[in-house]
Amino acid sequence: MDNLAPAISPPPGLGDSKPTHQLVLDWVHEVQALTQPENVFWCDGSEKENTYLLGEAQKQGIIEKLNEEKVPGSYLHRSNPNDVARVEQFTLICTPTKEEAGPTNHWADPAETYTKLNGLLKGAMRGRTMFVVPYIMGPPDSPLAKVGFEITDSIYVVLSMRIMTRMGAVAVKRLEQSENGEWNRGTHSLLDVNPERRLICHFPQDNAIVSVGSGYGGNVLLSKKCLALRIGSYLARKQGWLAEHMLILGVESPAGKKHYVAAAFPSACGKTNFAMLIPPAHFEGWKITTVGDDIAWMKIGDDGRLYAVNPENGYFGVVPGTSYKSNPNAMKSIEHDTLYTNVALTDDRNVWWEGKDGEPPAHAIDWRGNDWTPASKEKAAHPNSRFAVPMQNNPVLDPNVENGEGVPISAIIFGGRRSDTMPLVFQARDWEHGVYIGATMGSETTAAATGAVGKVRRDPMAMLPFCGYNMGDYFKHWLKTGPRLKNPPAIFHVNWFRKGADGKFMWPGFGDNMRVLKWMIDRFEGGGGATESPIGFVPRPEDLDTADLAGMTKEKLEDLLSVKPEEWKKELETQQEFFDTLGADMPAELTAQHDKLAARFAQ
Ligand code: OXD
Ligand code: MN
Repeated sequence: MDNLAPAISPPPGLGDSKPTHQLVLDWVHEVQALTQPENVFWCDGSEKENTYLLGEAQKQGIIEKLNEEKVPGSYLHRSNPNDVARVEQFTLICTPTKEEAGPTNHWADPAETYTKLNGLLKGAMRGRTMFVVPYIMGPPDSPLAKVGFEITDSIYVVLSMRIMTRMGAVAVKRLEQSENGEWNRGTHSLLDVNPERRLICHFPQDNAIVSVGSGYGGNVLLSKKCLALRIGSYLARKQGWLAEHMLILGVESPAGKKHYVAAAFPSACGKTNFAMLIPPAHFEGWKITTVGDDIAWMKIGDDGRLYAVNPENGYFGVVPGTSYKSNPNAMKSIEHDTLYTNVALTDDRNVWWEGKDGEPPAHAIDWRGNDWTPASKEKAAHPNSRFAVPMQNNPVLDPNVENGEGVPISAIIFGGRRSDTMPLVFQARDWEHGVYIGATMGSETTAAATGAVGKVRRDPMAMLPFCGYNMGDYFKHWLKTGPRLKNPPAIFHVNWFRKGADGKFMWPGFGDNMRVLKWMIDRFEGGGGATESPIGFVPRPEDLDTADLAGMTKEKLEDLLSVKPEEWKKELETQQEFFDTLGADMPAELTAQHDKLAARFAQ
């Protein structure tokens, strides 16, 4: 078999920043002895190192340089066609008991899994370079920041980690200064990128991750879903904070009054768009800024409010559908210094994807590396093709993004992709009801994970694939957090995707979501009208500012905001089916919330 990742021979002065931390050195030696790489490259995150690795990755055909005039500083990577999304069925939580992982996770015995992984990793890096990537999640001076080390045999991983995390010396320094000495150990090997030998394993008790057999971002950038969410949620519960699959945005009024909100949506539900929203002309003077597009780490501040940091340093977003119409700020962010994966390459070495502005190119090379024309049956870009960009590329990056204490959160938004049942927006009655709304979130599935597309699945707080422990205990952690907050955020649920009888989306979404955000601000600032429905507070058509919204009628708004008892009857049943799968782990408070909701409908 061809070696997928042949060793590189760095010149003197590169790849030798070995830290002094003994536990790190011991662990690296252990993995080295097991995987037997040709050499070890200690990354320092410098520009010089990055330039060298970009050159090596090009020589090996792992990335291609794009047109320097059209997309300066940018590259294209094509993954193996068998390896294009997260693999939830092979994502394991290895806790001492199955009970700790809970019924929503794939559990495996830690000792047996280590034995299996050691078998797979034995000699796996022969003829390859083993990179050691130190990184830090969160602003380096944040009490929430966490250090991780990722060992990998993939240059693509190293290049991506440099974008997605604060990588190199800053992490080593933070570990040296840390009081508790906590750090995450992540081991990744491509092996032979064979789906039959693909496992993404988490060992929360050991603060360790082992990922083998994949080269796709969500499975191998161990900082992201693995550490920041799965291991992160486990640590958060133990340490009294929250690790959530949420974007964080700032919204500032023309008078200069600013709020921050955090929002949880399942993968590919427009999170990046919402985080970079441009308000419509009618909202002149309103400004949205991005703190984070995917993950929020939140702690309780001294004033009893919830404060959030974005643990990441970059965005790893879905490309198809991104255009100047849907998300101009994302387009500006990915115009330069971007690492693209699985998009199409045009004849002038630019990138193209379905949904990009303008006409499709007459000819391109598709994400598999084959010739493509508009007549081709296949998509040019994979539906889950991605960009990785430093957050500094974002023209609306929030000025407080590096603030280690985080930004105060005024509201939490839960949302899903639902063709029916869920009105455009409603507000929870209180924290406990809000937790229930988050716990019962459902969404029609998308291409971000392998599996069927378009089915409603329950995805509590958008954490179903990312909660590193028992979901019932996760709900209990949320329920306990509310009373610890003197000033808890208001909680809302949104659905941008409701369809009318004609099968068309009723709400334009994108920038017009500002109108919904404005209603939320009115609500938590103390104004804002609403009617109290069985499911919570729903705006009346006149409570939403729909001025200048083309094609919107009062009837359409009424339909969009309607709470239909017959739809909710079914919803309550399927929510109950999901709760039943959690069995004895379900907190009584949420079962009671379900019963109260059913009773309100029966009144
Ligand atoms: C992501 C996801 O990539 O949620 O952010 O799948
Ligand atoms: Mn995500």
